[in-house]
Amino acid sequence: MRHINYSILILLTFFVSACGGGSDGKEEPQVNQAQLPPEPISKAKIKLNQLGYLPNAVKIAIVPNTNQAEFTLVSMPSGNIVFAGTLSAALSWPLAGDDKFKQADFSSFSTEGSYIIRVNGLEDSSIININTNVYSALHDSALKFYYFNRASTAITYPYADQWSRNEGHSDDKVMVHTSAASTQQPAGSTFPSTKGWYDAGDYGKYVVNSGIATYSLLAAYEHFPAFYRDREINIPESADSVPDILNEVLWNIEWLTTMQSPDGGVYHKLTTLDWPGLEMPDEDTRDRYVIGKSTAAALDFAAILSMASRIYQPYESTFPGKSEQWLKAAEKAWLWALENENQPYRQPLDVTSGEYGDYTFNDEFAWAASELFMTTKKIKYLEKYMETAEQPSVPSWANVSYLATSTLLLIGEEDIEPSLYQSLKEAQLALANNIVAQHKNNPYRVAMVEADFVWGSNAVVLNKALVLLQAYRLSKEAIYKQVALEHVDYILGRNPTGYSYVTGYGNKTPLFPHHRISASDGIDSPIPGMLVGGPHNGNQDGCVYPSQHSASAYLDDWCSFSTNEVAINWNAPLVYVLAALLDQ
Ligand code: 9MR
Repeated sequence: MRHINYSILILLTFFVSACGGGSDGKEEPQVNQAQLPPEPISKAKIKLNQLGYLPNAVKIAIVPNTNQAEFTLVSMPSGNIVFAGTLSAALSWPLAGDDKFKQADFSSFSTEGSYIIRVNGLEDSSIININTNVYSALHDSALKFYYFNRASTAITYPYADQWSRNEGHSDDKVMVHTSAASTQQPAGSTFPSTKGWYDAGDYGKYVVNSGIATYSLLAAYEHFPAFYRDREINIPESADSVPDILNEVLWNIEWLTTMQSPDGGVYHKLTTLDWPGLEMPDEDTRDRYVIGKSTAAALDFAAILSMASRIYQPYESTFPGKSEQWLKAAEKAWLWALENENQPYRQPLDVTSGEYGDYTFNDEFAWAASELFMTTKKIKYLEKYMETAEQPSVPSWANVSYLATSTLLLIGEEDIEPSLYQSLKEAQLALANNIVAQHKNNPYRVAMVEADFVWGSNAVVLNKALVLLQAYRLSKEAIYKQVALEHVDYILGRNPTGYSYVTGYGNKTPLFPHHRISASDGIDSPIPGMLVGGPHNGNQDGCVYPSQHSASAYLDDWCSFSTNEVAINWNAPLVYVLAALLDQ
């Protein structure tokens, strides 16, 4: 049956081409018949950025292996050949599997429009858009994800289109777990801890992961304020005079402030004891607890609240007293951390929700110290930063050393000694240079090595792009921006699985993310703008994967929480990277 359909398709294609494809049948140049597939079309697809390319970007597609040496770029819908190029030699990337492929480089073609790539014997590529505005809607949607993941509120029309839902988790009476008990808040006592974002596909709220997620969004605002000044994303607060990114982040900061215990320590997380079922937020009515206190939670809290104190200060009249209150809370958490400098979170026996376990805290000390220094200018914080700072590495929820240095470099040039600034800058650029070198050695043109394919590998890709874009800001060297853009190409489809990993953006996107709301709201399309975790061959969920190769082990199925979940710390570098690209 498939064979018969295929033959009909070939005949039709031939007929349409032979008769001329132009809409008025007159002026359109004909598609050269030599372009018609002379042999059975391979099922393998040409992989490219499905959303599109900026006109001056490096533009490279990955073509399934072929004996052909050439490709053409065909303008759509006219069918005119507008560019012809030579394919690279056959390449392979062992992390993706055994398949060979070639690169099709059409970087020198920069005319805005819609095109396809054609290679004899292969299926035509999907549409390629070249235009200056390809990432704008995606940015707004990636930011809007946080609204959709808000706890303690109904998600309503006209902000939510078809994804309106009831309020879930008012969290007006959360219980203190024995692991978090103190004299003032004993086990079993309750207090309100409303608002905040659900961490991911589950309904937990975790301070450590909120740390880096909130940093990336606040940093996007702090580094690109002009870009955000009038940018509205249609949320309930859009009508006020505050930039919407700050309105959205405020929802999480207000929750964070409730997570401080009276002694200054910070609860590690707020969850049910076990995972919620596959149900909507309002259906998950089991008791929620604050669980454990940890050095990492206290320091991440201190870092975020001192950032917030500084960044929201100009909006003092809209949020009276908040800036001062947040700084006080941050300094109190800092003092608690100094007294409890090595208190890791340990999962109690009756708890199975997410762990975010971390056992080394120099990076959190350095980060909180640098944020507190930038907000207060007190030298004791800079001294603590110097004492605890580590070589910057690609940031993650467990390793925030990069954020410490980045804050001093990007907003602290006037406040630190020129020699210190210079050495921090060199360290930061060395990290970026390492990423550039990894990219250069990679036939898929992404700076990913085996160790990077962890749970949430797509966030590693985007955090590398974030590092590159900050290097670009520091040095103005174009190579950093170019390589960062190619990381966006990877995320949006130029990768071994051929998925654009953001829901709703591309022609092959995740339809069944491990996101409880999307999986139980009865709406076919998942909430748009969500980045899934991406390939990782840990098999923690026991799903059946199409490949065991780390760059290909991805499954678009609810079952796959290790590759197909979404999370606030993964969307955040997507927002940052797109803001950086759109701002520049
Ligand atoms: O992102 C986290 C990843 O680094 C860990 O390996 C994994 C297992 O501990 O947990 C991930 O975080 C999950 C968290 O524990 C609970 N909410 C969903 C998060 C994303 O999967």
